[in-house]
Amino acid sequence: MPEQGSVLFSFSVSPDPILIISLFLYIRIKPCDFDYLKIIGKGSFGKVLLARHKESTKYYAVKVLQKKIIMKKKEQKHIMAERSVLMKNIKHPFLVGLHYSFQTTDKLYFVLDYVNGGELFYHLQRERIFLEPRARFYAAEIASALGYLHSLHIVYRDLKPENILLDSQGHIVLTDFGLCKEGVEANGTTTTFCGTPEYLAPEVLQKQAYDRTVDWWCLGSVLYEMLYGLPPFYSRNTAEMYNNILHKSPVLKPNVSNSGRELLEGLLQKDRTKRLGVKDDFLELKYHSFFSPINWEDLMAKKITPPFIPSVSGPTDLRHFDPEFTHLPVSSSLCTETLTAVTSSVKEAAGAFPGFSYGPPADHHFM
Ligand code: ISQ
Repeated sequence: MPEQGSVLFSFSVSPDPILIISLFLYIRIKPCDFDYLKIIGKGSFGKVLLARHKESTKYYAVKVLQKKIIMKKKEQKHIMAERSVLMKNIKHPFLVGLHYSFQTTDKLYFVLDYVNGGELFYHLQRERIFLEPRARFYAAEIASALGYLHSLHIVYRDLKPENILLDSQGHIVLTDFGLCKEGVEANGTTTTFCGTPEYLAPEVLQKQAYDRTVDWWCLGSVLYEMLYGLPPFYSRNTAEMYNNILHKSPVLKPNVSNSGRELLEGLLQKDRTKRLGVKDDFLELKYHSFFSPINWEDLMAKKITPPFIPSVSGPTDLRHFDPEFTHLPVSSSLCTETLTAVTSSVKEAAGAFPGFSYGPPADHHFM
């Protein structure tokens, strides 16, 4: 997707009449363009709302983050990383799509695809474990998304249960790129500590340098939990769990196939230089025997019928979202705020989040 600046640039060199008209017709997106219907998620930085675009009546998940809180937590870098990660012309069947981002005086907004099949782990908790073909299908879709991000030099880093959603057809959608680490440092690694305990790779836990292989560890943890019903190094005692992550071998009971256990052993290698994927990344997983029943081309084209179809009656069916969120009142102030920034404008450069706002090319409309 070209950036706004580049549209303007091509306008100044070649005055294409269609482009001139589109530029005049282009109306900036703002908070009031949406009806905010329900809260569908909440975190320390802000919330995710189900919103309907007034003009097109299309549904979106709008993520609203409080600048104040982000600034306090010194997380601007992460948020900008989230935006630029989402903006890197990222398009993949199993990654949530960003339509717009914009900001008001005190909030940042992301207009994302709305996905209502529920968290993968909501369904796992109901069923305790998944049979191998079902776990394989989800692991394959997640692996292809991670491999794609790696091809763009993006490490997802924090693959955790609440970031793995199902769409209404039963396909995987990875959300929340906020904790992604974009690019790598000079030595090819990165060092920030961040994440939830269960799936923390040993190198992250020890605050050592890490790289894309951290994502294969997390995928191993997700696959383990799908097949065995608990995270690989689980203990109710966090200190014990950390110790297990660092020093214990994962318990691989034989109710899982040999190829499944072999894959888990490869992904859950504590030494990242010996981990499956260290050499040829996704290709090493793609050609592993556990995935031999997967036709990867069909998988990418969503031609494989999902093993489970979440029951949803329509876009406003919120049965898979936590009532803890959906029962909360929606703030009426979402639409009363003042837009502060225009993409690539001087105004925005003065704020704390320059270059944040994003709109698609001028010919894009909410339809
Ligand atoms: C899209 N649909 C539902 C929930 C979401 C949570 C976070 C990001 C995107 C989402």
